[in-house]
Amino acid sequence: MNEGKKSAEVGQFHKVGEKDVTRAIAGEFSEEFMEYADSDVIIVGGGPSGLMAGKELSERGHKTLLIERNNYLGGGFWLGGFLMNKITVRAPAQSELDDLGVPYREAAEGLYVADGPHSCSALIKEACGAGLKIQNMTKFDDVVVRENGRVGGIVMNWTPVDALPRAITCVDPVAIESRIVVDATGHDAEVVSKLAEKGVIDVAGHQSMWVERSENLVVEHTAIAHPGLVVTGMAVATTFGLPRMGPTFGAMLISGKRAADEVERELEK
Ligand code: 48H
Repeated sequence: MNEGKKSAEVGQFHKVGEKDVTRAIAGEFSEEFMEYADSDVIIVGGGPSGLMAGKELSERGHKTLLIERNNYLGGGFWLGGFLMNKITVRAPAQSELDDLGVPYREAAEGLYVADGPHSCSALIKEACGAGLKIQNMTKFDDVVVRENGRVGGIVMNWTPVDALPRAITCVDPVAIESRIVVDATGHDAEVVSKLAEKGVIDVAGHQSMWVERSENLVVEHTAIAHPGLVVTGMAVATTFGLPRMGPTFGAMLISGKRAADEVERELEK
């Protein structure tokens, strides 16, 4: 047994003051915030597609920040379908679960079922382990624009601030810069929709469910949606008017990987 564990077991923690705890947290946060205010890539949304894109880009050495409006990561990947805590993937995406070390069972030919919390936590662990930085409780508000309308970063605010009525608080957001932004916000395609509000891009809205077609189409359409902006996951279906797929997540994971490839091609330009 190592010494640290022995001390903790008998309740003899090292003597540290409250101010030290506060300084440790505030110091670490500020340093990281300063560093990532200028990133290679900002990913908006921490569901399966955003986490997978972030894991891949971080593994490849790109300075990547993911912002998430909730205090937890994972989006729809935790609960799967109908609050039943089970997720499915269709072949060949079971290899993604293999890579994450998640056990699964073949429920029908080419259809695999796994535990949502196990799959989601494994993906989060891999993404964080790869070096992805996370800024949660932070809501995307707007884009930063450059020459010819190219996206050059995002404007964001704390989720609780954003949730308060304007009559109670008026707190300006802050902006951070990146070479590429990834819209991984799921059904609402929030970044793309913000550009659509300004009339610079069209959002078709996703179509009704057709799993057989949807997953292939989502992966195929994962691409640059606008200069400086890559779209991934369910946001692809919303942007390009593709059918939805229900609680099956293979296309989300593979779209995240494809988004990372697209981003990398852009960064190399
Ligand atoms: C910060 C934001 C903002 C914002 C949203 O919904 P997600 O899980 O998205 P995907 O595309 O990775 O996965 C989609 C999948 O979960 C799903 O819904 C499927 C397969 N549906 C098929 C069907 O037919 O219904 O995650 C998106 C994440 C969430 O964590 C949001 O909280 C976050 O993005 N987010 N973060 N600022 N403005 N908007």
